[in-house]
Order: sequence, then C-alpha cells, then structure tokens
Amino acid sequence: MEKIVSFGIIDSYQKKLKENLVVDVAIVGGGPSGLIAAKYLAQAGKKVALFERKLAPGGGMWSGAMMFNQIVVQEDAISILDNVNISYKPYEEGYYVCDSVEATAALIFSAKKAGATIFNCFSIEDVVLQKGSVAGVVVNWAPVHREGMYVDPLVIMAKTVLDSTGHSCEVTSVLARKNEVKLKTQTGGIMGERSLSIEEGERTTIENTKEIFPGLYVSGMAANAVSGNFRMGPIFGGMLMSGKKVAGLINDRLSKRDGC
Ligand code: 48F
Repeated sequence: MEKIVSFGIIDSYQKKLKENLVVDVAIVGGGPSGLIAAKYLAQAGKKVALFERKLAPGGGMWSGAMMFNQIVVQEDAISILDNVNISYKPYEEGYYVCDSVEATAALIFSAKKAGATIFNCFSIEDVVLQKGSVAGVVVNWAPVHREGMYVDPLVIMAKTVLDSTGHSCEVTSVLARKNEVKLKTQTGGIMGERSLSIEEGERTTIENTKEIFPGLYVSGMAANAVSGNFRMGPIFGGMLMSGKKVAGLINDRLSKRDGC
C-alpha cells in the first residue's frame, strides 16, 4: 500500500505537469479575477494552467474585509455568481452580500471543473520573452523563493499569459523591470496603485483589463495597479467582471490566431 500511495501521487503529478508545460493560457495568481478567467477560458475549450503561490488559491477573497468573512457584490456581476452557483442575499438596492468562504470555494471548484489545471505552491519569478512578445512564464516552488534559496527554475510555454497577481502586479512588474519595454499605459511603465475610491476603482478595473504588452494581459487589481488607478476594498463585482472580460479578450485573440 505504501508503494501505491507514493507511486500514485508521483506518477499522476508528473503526468499533470508534463501535460501543462505548453498551454494556451498561463494564469498567474488564483484570486477571484484569475479563477473566473480560468473557468471561462477552459469552458471555451482552451488549455489553461493557473499558478498560485499560496497553498490555497483564492487570493484576497477568503477573508472578506478585516477577516469579517462576508463580501459585497453589485448587481452587474450577479449573473457571474449565478453561473458558478454562489448564493447571495440582497442588502441595499443594487448590492448583495455573500459568504466569502462559499464564494471562494465555488470559484476554485468551477475553474477546476471547467477543465483548468491548478498548480498551487508555484511562484512565477519571470517571463519568457521571445521576438518582442511574452511567450511563457518562469516557475519555481514558492518555498524556494520564501527561503531565499538559489534554485534554477523551470519554464511553462504559453500562447498568452495573464497577470492576475493582484496589488503587486508581479508579472508585469518583472517584465518592465528587466527589459526596456513600453507597456500600454499612459506613461509606458508601471504607474502604481492609488488610494481607495470604490466606484472609480470598480469602473477602472474593468477598463484597464487588457493586453498590456504583446502576449501579456492584466486583470483584477493588477490591471489597476499597472495603469495607476484606485483600489476599492472588499467589493468583488469588478474582479469577477474583469476576469470574465479578459477571458473574452484572450479567447478572441487565440481563436483568431489559431484560425477557428
Ligand atoms: O489579490 P488577489 O485576490 O487578486 P485579484 O483577483 O483580486 C483582488 C481582491 O482580492 C482584493 C481587492 C478587491 O476587491 O482589492 O484584493 O486581483 O489574488 C492574487 C493572487 O496571486 C497570487 C497571490 O498569492 C494571490 O493569491 N500571486 C501573487 N504573485 C504571484 C502569485 C506569483 N509571482 N506567482 C504565483 N502567484
């Protein structure tokens, strides 16, 4: 039995990893925007691998606000909640409240069930840059980074990469820091997150969700941080709508590129 358990885990994990060394979309960060993007892209038939640094994907959604584990979602995003079976209750006109643990678990489950592969404890440390385009991500075990160990990484090749790393916008930041590239922002660089303004932040999160550099898209709080817009705190409709929007953009791009 001991042999079966260890062999079973190692054989099946190796197979899973090998099958995801070349993908259509590599999603970095398993917060709400990355998870919902993974679900819609996988549902559209794309090969999607999502890489999350922490043990549990879910990003900032588990904790609600100040660990009061409830979240607020506005009317515009209710159809997404319905789509992934998250229950909600009306609060004020146009605003609903949900249990953040149920909401986060549902997003993870629906991304996986739609066909996305989720790798936890993976930290993305760099991108692959080929012919002026992002063509993949450079990956390592998260504990390797945390311990400050020097261990060479592996590479995942991807037709498109999504930076959904939240406030730190890590993928776009490393691209900008290491290479003399011009991002599709007002300054051409990382503009940085601004202070809290909920309405503005929710609106611009969706507006800023786009291809920020050839082969690299941004969603969620990373989109606002890259483009110099406001944070919004524990309202989550913008994150979900951003994830849905980026899935549509990437899907269109890949379908055109692959001629289907
Ligand atoms: O921060 P996060 O939840 O991103 P999001 O989808 O949602 C933002 C909201 O949670 C909240 C908010 C508004 O309502 O402002 O903050 O934009 O999730 C980002 C995930 O990316 C992971 C990180 O651990 C988190 O789970 N992450 C960050 N950098 C890396 C990474 C990296 N280099 N490699 C792998 N994962």
